[in-house]
Amino acid sequence: MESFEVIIIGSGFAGICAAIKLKKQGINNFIILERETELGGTWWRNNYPGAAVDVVSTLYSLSFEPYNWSRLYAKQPEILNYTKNIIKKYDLNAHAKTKANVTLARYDENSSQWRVTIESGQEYSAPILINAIGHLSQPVIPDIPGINNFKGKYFHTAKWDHSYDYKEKRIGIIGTGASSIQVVPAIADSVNELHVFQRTPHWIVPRHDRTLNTFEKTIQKIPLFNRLKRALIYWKNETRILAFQYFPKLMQLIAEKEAVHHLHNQVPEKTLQEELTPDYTIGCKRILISDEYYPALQKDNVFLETSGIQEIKEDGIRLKNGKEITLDCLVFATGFHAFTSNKCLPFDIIGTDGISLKQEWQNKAHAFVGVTVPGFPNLFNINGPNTGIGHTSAIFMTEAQVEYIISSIQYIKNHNISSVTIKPEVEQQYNDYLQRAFKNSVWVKGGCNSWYQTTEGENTTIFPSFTFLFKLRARKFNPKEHLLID
Ligand code: NA7
Repeated sequence: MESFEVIIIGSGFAGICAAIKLKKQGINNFIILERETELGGTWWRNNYPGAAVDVVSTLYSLSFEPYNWSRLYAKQPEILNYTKNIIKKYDLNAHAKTKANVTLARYDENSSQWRVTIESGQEYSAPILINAIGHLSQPVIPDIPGINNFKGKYFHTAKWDHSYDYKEKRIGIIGTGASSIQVVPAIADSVNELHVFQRTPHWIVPRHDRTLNTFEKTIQKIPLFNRLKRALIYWKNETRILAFQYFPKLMQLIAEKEAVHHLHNQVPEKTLQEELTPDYTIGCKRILISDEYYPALQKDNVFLETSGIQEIKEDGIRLKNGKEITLDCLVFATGFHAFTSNKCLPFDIIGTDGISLKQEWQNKAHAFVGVTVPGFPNLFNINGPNTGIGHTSAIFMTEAQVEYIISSIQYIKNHNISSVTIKPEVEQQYNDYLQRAFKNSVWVKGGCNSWYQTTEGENTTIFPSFTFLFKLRARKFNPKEHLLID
């Protein structure tokens, strides 16, 4: 068994940010366990055609690592390049073990150590475990009747098979969420037929993406101006939460109006317009941004299928209206297991007294500021339950959680204690506050079913308020809120 001071599981933005902050604290005895063959997480894994970020890149980057972005919304290769530069700059490969698929993490109370097992059977131990596996990393392949009968090629968007030549083929894509609306325009011109299977239409607003001009690129290189630009984008985005949280009517008056105008402007044909018009308030599900999706749907070889899937057959799909569609390849753009059940956890984590996180999160996930869970000493999740946001950069939330983790580790070291565990009543109060904050929000009042909510209607995915409030609540370790074991 190899021993370390800290084990980090996952190497996306969260794992990388935690690793850098540990190094900045002088903690170099840590290992990053990554199940894939390279570091990079989401932006390494999600490399489907058209993949790009939905938040302006100036803000969708680590606050302490600015970058010379080439366009407003970076595409996947540029984000991966940014990540690779950071990995190199901080020499993180030297700390990493790739192809290390974790199968179990167990806390040994006698030695106050986490023991992490990977698929090969190799074990690692450390007093501190940072779980940075990402909140959208477990792909959903839906249980559609006949799914195992399909004889053609099929894969999920998060596992795009680049060895498959989709040109001149009949492709079906199930789902019309954030990933699908990027794939559809990216492949529409190359394929023979593209059938888009829509269960629910989503609201889409304009993206207005473009390359940055010389002036913007110059400004971006000057740290003070770049920080100013970032702050302006941040505060502009932050005002949106007023409508999300308190005034869903404003969502209809402003954002929905823009989305309707966008739809009517890009889709003149009335029947298609109706098929693409959602029946819930904008913001209830994630707001999508695209200038290319609607035009792609109107190409001669692209077909929006809205009748619902009856079954998957050997050679294609039968719709509920009886229509049969022959396909060579089926793409599942069907999203990920979120915090509505324990399927978001690819492995179990066992805390004190044999308590299992999979059991704790069976019906819904919960944590204090998305990070700590009662009964799990020195376990720090990043981007855990209720840390998702729909109005600004997820990386802001990641950095706030890493501040809490680093502050906790400093406390553990400075006070020479073996572990800290969040008190159950503190976590409960925090979660009660979250559910109160949701009460009048668009996520509850908006009239939709979404992957943000459990079947009982509890939102376990989104942080329902201003992100600076989250940062203020999360950033400092408060010993009074934790059980401290010597
Ligand atoms: P999303 O946004 O969760 O979209 C998943 C899509 O798949 C959505 O349109 C779903 O329809 C559809 N879906 C899921 N299950 C089924 C079944 N059984 N039948 C038909 N259609 C189905 O996932 P993405 O990968 O696009 O994006 C995930 C996040 O990644 C995104 O929010 C960004 O943060 C990045 P529904 O709307 O539920 O009717």
